[in-house]
Amino acid sequence: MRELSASEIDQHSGNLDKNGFTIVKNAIPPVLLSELREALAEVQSTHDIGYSETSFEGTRTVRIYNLLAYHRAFEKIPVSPVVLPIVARILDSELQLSSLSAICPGPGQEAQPLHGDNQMIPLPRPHIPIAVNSMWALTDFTEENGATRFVPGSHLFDHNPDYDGQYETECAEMSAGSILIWNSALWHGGGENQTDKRRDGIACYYCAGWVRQQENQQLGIPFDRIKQFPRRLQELCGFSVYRGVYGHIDNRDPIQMLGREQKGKMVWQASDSAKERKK
Ligand SMILES: O=C(O)CCC(=O)C(=O)O
Repeated sequence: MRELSASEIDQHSGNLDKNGFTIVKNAIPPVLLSELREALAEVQSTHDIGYSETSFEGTRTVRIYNLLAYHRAFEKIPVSPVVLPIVARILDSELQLSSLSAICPGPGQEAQPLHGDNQMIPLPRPHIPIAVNSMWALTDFTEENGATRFVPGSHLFDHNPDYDGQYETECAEMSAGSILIWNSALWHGGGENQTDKRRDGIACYYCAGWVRQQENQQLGIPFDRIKQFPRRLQELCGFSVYRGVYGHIDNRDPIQMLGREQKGKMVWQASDSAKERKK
């Protein structure tokens, strides 16, 4: 996968600050795109996953949650070098993976109510970025097949949208292989699928290291599988501490449970060392 230049990271994080969204075009290499499509089809058929049952999730939409538990191909998504540096610029480098799920509205799926992904968090709006979502387009996203819709700049509004309210929106049309990234406070939702084909996307949702993850990955992903992940993915899944303290187990970094060395000092040890140095 290609690396982003410093100016691309500046540009995309600037778009997120100002407009609440950005699109990284042609971000997913064709080989990975095929791998992800195959993995998705395999998981859906092996686990016989049908349409979701609630109107918000979409009763003509296939959703597969907790993807890391199901197939190794998905491990490449959260650590992507074309997304993670942009999101880390917004949330800081101690961010976590909040959830990883496939969202595939099929023919006849109505538009989803507009919402902010973090609207359940009881913080007055607008607030600092607490979570950032991304949508990996595995098929083309068009106005007709239900591409994500959004209200530009709404991450700065002082309220959330009304459920089922009608608002003027723009549409994130993009070709397969592109990735939409948005501040989780942005008003958005899946569009209506008026075609006879499914629109396939994978939502890779990140949160700040001090926010609770939406999916409980430490319990939801088999431990033997997590042990095989690269270190950065283990950290993103919650085997890490925020600011040397949040998430600790008996004053240790939980990465040690996976047989790895903890990198830095825990916060209290670090402050004692700083004191010693001053003496
Ligand atoms: O499917 C989409 O384009 C957006 C889905 C979404 O925003 C959600 O389910 O929270």
